[in-house]
Amino acid sequence: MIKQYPGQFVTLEGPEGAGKTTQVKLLSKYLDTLGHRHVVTRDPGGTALGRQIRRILLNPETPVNPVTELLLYEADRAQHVSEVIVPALKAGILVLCDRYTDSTLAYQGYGRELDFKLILELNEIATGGLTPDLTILFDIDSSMGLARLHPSGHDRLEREALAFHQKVRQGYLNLAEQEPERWRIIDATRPLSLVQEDLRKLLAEKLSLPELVES
Ligand code: T5A
Repeated sequence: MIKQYPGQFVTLEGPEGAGKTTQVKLLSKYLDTLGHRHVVTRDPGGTALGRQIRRILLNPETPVNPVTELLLYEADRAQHVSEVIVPALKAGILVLCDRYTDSTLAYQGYGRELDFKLILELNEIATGGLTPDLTILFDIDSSMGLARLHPSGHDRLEREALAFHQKVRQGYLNLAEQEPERWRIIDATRPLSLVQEDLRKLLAEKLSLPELVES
C-alpha cells in the first residue's frame, strides 16, 4: 500500500448494531487524555452538505431507488473526503471514520446486489483513490446486532429484512478475507470494555502507537 498523506486513516466498519459508534467515542476520549490529535468523523454525514444527504438517505418515509441510493452515498463521500478527511490527513492528523467505501461494497454491493465494478469506479471517483491505512470490522451476527438497536425509530436501512443484513455481514467477511493486510476483525459480541481493549491493541500495533496500550 502506498502511503498517501502524513496523517493515518482508520475506518470502522460493520453491520447494524455492531457498536462502532460507541467504540470510537470511547477511543476518542482516551486519545484526548493522551493528547493525541485526531478527528472523528462519519460517512454519511461528515459535512454540512452530507448531513442533508444523510437525512434523505435514512428517512424511512422516502422511497429511494438502489442506484439513487448508491449515488447519494458517493456524493456525500466526495464532499466528505475533500472537505474533512484529506485536509486532516495532510495536516498529519489521525482520522477515525465511522464507515467509508467498504460500507458501499457491503450494503449496495452484497446487500442490494448492484454491480461491484460500478461501485468500485464510483468509490474511486468520490475518494480520488484514498484508501484507509487500517480498516476494522466489528463483526456481529445480524440478529444480535439488530436486537441491540432501539425498537422504535429504526431508519430506512435498519428496516430492511434480516436476509439483507445477513448478506451485508457475509459481504464484510468476504471483503476482509480479500484484503487481509488492510483489515482486522474484532468480535463485537463481547462486552464494551473487551472490544475497546482489542481496538486499542490493533491501533497500537498497526499504526505504531504504543502509547495506546502502554499508559
Ligand atoms: N450505509 C452507509 C450504506 O448503505 N452505504 C454506505 O456507503 C454507507 C456509508 C448509516 C446507514 O447507512 C448504511 C449503513 C447504515 O445502515 P448510521 O446511523 O450511521 O447509518 O448507521 P450505523 O453506522 O450502523 O450506526 P449505528 O449507530 O446504528 O450502529 P453502531 O455504530 O454499530 O452501533 P452503536 O455504537 O450505535 O451501538 C448500537 C447499540 O448497541 C449498544 C449501544 O449501547 C447501542 O445501544 N452496544 C452494545 N451492547 C452490548 N454490548 C456491546 N459490546 C455493545 N456495543 C454497543
